[in-house]
Amino acid sequence: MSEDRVVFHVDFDYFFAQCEEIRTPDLKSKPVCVCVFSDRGGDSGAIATANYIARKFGVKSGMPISFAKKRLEERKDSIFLPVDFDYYLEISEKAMDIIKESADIFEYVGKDEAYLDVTNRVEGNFDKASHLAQQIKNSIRDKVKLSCSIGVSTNKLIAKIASDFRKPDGLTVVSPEKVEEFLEQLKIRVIPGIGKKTEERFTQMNLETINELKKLDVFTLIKEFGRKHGTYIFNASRGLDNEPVKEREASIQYSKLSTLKKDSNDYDFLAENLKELCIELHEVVQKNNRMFKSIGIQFILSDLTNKTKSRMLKNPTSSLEELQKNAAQLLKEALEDQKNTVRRLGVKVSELSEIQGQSNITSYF
Ligand code: DGT
Ligand code: CA
Ligand code: CA
Repeated sequence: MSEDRVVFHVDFDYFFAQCEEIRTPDLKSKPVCVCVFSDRGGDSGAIATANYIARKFGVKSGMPISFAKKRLEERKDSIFLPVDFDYYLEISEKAMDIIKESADIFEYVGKDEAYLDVTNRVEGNFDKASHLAQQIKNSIRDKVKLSCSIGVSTNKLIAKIASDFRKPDGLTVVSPEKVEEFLEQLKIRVIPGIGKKTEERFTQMNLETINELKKLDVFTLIKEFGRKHGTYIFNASRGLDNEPVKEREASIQYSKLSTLKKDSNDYDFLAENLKELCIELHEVVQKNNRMFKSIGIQFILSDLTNKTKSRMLKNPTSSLEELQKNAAQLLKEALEDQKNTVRRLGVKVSELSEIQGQSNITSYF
């Protein structure tokens, strides 16, 4: 008899950069960096991600663009592209739709990752699970041209560590009897939630692998890192994690679109309309008790072509002011080098989360 669950963690490889390769296959042989350029111009800004060729030269997510350029100096064929979130979202949605079909329970985590509980589907059998994981990989490769890495194990924690174990294009199956052996060889830092600071502390204690970490008892860990984090580290190093895979869909989005009284590319005129749209949109968001992390605007131009622009906030918010401020900023950016006039104007929010603890308190005043 087995009560073991079978859990997958699916993570798309070098996601933003791979999306760019899908759009422009010629990029595949070159170092590719996807950049978040700041509004200060030039090379100021950071690397969102890079393909594996660029990573060989030491390019990493979060690194200043100028550093990355220096590291890639000898590669004259290096490509630096600005982020295009809307396009990545499109690819993500296609791939997620495929993955979803194979899950008993599907938990969306972000654009490039998801957990699946497939226990029933594979009848708790890890050979079947391994087969199913390979099928998912083949299917998104065939239909979306996207590669991913999948970790398969008995819980979310080990599945997540396993998906990262062999990247890119990896498939790592850690069946229940292999959990201990798999974890012991690994560096402590592979445990999700162990940051630079915690890692440094372990280095000072002369501990590097999970096997070494297991020598510490739970009291020592709690003394060092507090009750919550200490207990977590203790359990994690033993592969223990009870978190269920919770049904969660990719964030729905809310949007408002309106046809303008006249076609225009005058900032003041459009900004005035946009402000109104933000108010209407904000009402919907409030009614649904949501916060949002991504804000976007949309133009439908007089030649009926479409143009979108969006940005991710640092933290989720429910503020109308923040919505209007960011929408106005996006409008300004979208109007640069914009020759055609705008016919319809839209605003949307996504990456939604529920506002906790006040769900049914609506104001009736
Ligand atoms: P990998 O290691 O093959 O899974 O590579 P990625 O690029 O998929 O890495 P991951 O899974 O950590 O991140 C997913 C996406 O999130 C990535 O394509 C770009 C974005 N991202 C990650 N780190 C950063 C960062 O420090 N800054 C910004 N702006 N974006 C980031
Ligand atoms: Ca990834
Ligand atoms: Ca990821």
